[in-house]
Amino acid sequence: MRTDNHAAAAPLSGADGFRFAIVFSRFNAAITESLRDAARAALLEAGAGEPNVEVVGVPGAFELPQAARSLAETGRFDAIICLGCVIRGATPHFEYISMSVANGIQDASSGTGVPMSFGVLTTDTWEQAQERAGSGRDNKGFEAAAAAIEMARLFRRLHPTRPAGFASS
Ligand code: INI
Repeated sequence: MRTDNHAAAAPLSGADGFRFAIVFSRFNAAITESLRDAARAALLEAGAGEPNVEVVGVPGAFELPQAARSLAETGRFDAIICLGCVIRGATPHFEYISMSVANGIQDASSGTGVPMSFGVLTTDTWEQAQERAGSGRDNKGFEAAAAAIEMARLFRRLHPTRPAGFASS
């Protein structure tokens, strides 16, 4: 069953003047490269300038939180889009990786004060991953970019004088 996501239904806008990082994992690259390309396309559609979109690759999903935190700590980004694909295998590896990635991204975001969106597929099969990384606007990379734009705008509205990457504690 697919869910409705209104964020990606209308043309995207509002990314002009914001700086984004896309961090994607190369594991399951045929999927994650599609997530990456859709996220980048969404940002550009929404008006982000090409120089304001930095794309960084990491080996696997496990490395996403480390890279996202490090990018946030540069103070150069208003939001970070985290993309990956973890597919269930025959061992508990899937659970370890997917939980640590989700928790790690949440920790990195709250620790640095930089919004981070979660575009990490966690699926049972390759086919399920493909369904979520297709050419439409329901590509999860596209949706994660839309969420990042919305959060960047929200944070700037709530904290208009605060530099990006500010952590309160
Ligand atoms: N990394 C993924 O991004 N997806 C996977 O499905 C996956 N599996 O199945 O093992 C995976 N493993 C690599 C992991 O993310 C780290 O890169 C590796 O353990 C080195 O730290």
